[in-house]
Amino acid sequence: MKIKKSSPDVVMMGLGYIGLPTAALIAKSGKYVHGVDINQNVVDTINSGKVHIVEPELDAAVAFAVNEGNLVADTKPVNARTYIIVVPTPFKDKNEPDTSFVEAATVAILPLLEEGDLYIIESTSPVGTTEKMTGLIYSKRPELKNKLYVAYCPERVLPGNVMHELVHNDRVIGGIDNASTQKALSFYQQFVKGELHKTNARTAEMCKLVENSSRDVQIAFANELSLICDKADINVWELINLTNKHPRVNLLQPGCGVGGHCIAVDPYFIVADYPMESKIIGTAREINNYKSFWCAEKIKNTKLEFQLKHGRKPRIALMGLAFKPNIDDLRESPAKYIVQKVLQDSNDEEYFIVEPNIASHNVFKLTDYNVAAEQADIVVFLVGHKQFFELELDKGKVVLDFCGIVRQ
Ligand code: SAJ
Repeated sequence: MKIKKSSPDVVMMGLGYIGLPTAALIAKSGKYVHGVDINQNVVDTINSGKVHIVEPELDAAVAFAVNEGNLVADTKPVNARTYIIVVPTPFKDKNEPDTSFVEAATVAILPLLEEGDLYIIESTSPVGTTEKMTGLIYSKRPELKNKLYVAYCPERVLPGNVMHELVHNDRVIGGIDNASTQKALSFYQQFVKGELHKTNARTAEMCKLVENSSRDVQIAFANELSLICDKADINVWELINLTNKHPRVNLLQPGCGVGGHCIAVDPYFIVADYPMESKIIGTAREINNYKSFWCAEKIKNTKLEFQLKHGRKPRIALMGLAFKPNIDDLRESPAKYIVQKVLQDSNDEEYFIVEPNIASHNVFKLTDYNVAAEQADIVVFLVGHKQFFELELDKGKVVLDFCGIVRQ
């Protein structure tokens, strides 16, 4: 590793799914990035040129940046000219957003701030957070009032394609004033090839929340249709395919619920602050959550029907655990929730749990997807992994297809 003598250009507060790839990208543009994470293991892993996150091309980018001496990880921030906050914003009880990590990261850099510095929040945040943090900074450092550049700039990358999208996606940049917007825009121009769109901080904050809420609402519509079609004895996949032949209709796909760390979370940031006005957004969340419960109930009922009909307990294959197709990420996964619910209610049936994208799991014993599909009486498709589309199932099997594997 080359040794850097100068002080860093950028401090990146948070080295997670977005912070680390962004830090590596900025470092690649030749800037010296000091990345901060509270987790010592994460810091040690990065400083050894390795990564703690599975994301295509991230390992090479981090190894290069660390080797060039352009990326150093630490548990504490140091003096720099640009500070970027990329920490999680989870939600608390009652689905209210928790901005305490953003606040803690801001407090940590407070003593380091100097006149002319650029402070950017990228973390998904409730509307007004950037103004709130500006107020916090100026209350503790009144001599800096109106002498900092402050902006909000959300990321919008798709897990699995982060390294490409960080560079090529358009971005929305909202400062607390025009000078801040312009300063942040000049910063992102150095490594983003997508178009940069200027606005104010509140609009930029809402923009991120609305993007993900829009997808959630559209998926809820597809999930609602799947429940209607189940009762109406109509194949929902065929139906959606046909409606999408209309030149101005483009429905998304139903599934076993909505998972991940963004789409199932961000809409609550709007609902918590504007409960009376956000009826569709709130109901979409309910529908998408209900869909997972409905799938679990459907499996249990199918199991009982099989037992009544055949006088023996069925063998059941539960196909997929990840939160979406073709990834190995199991966090906030509706498929995993359904598997857990079904197993809680198990009664000596034999289960085959399948996830082709991971080698092993500390709770579930995993079975090869071919073996599971061959041996099971009931095959339940929970996630649309590409491997499942190649399976040829015997006619006698009961199939529960929650993600459109067996299209007609
Ligand atoms: N899903 C469906 N039906 C669909 C599409 C998705 O049920 O037709 C489900 C998936 O199976 C999954 C969930 O929705 O459980 C979310 O998956 P996703 O691929 O829609 O999105 P994420 O969470 O991987 O990434 C989203 C993206 N946002 C949008 O597409 C508007 C990404 O661009 C954001 O950067 C990311 O959230 C984020 O970090 O906010």
